Amino acid sequence: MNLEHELAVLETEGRAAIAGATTEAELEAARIRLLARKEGRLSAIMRGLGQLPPEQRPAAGAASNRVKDILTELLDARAAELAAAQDSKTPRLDLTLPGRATWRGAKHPVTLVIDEICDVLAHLGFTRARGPEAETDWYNFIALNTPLDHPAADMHDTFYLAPGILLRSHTSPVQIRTMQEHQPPIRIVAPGMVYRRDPFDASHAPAFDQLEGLAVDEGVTFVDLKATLAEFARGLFGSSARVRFRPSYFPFTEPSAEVDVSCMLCGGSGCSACKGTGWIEIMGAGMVHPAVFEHVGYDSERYTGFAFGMGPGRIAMLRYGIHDIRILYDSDVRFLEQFAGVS
Ligand code: 2NL
Repeated sequence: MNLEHELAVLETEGRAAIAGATTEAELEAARIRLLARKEGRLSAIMRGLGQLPPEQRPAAGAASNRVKDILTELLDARAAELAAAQDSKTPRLDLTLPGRATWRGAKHPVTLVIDEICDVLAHLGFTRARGPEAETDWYNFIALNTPLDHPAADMHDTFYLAPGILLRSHTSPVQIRTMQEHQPPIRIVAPGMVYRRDPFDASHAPAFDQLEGLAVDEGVTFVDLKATLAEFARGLFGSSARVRFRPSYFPFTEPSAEVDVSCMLCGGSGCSACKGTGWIEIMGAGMVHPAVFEHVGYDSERYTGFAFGMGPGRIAMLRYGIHDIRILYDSDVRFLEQFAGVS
């Protein structure tokens, strides 16, 4: 076999071996077989150059070098290809990207308001109390001086679970149960879910949080109620907050009042939230009706007390500028995460 032919075979087989190498190890093995100084096939051919007649040697040397250059270039190119393929298979980490922040959770805005109200009332001696959400009609209506033929007790206003068993429509049963278990003096605050057969729209929900307070002792008067709620308003809305009482009616209090607070958004000068009046209604209140005391076995000649009730959800909506109550129930983290870090 002459040298020219041997070089042609080497080039052809070398090209195939290089193109067919699928790993860097295979490519390195091909490089050694083709070009290694000692055992490589090109070296073996070039060692034979010495046997050629001197006039043929330069041309044969040049031909050998040309094959060596071609194969070297192909080896380098294939090495680069394999390295690139390897890179694209390995997931790349960009260590300069900012880390993904972890979601640390947040208290729901209504929970924030409930906790804050309970904090303010705790300074006035009120202890948190709770009770069942499924109640009897006695605890929810009768004990509260509300006869079962009252519209509030109607099938269309209350969720009945069974005859005489219902989802509480206010947290007052908690106070009834507390009075049955404890003698005066008592001062409690009862937050919790209540249920009414209302439509679910921008301003109503069939389930919502309520919060009621109750204080009972000898000699408790309407002055105590006014002072407590004035102090409550200052604690919740700031030292310049004022309260005003308007006559009202509840079956379980006498006298009864609607309580307004000077608008927490405009300070009382008038804005869209208070409809220009400077006042916002935030709760109902009154002196506990003697019939309620008789139902729990308290001596209504000896004890007097006041009670109040409010919707913390409404206060949260005012405070945080929420105009559709349904947002409070959506569990949408884009809404909830805005309260992270608020305490
Ligand atoms: C309102 C009005 C009120 C009460 C709740 C109460 C509880 C007992 C006895 C007497 Cl055990 N009263 N609670 C009193 C007046 C008003 O709530 O507008 N709530 C959202």
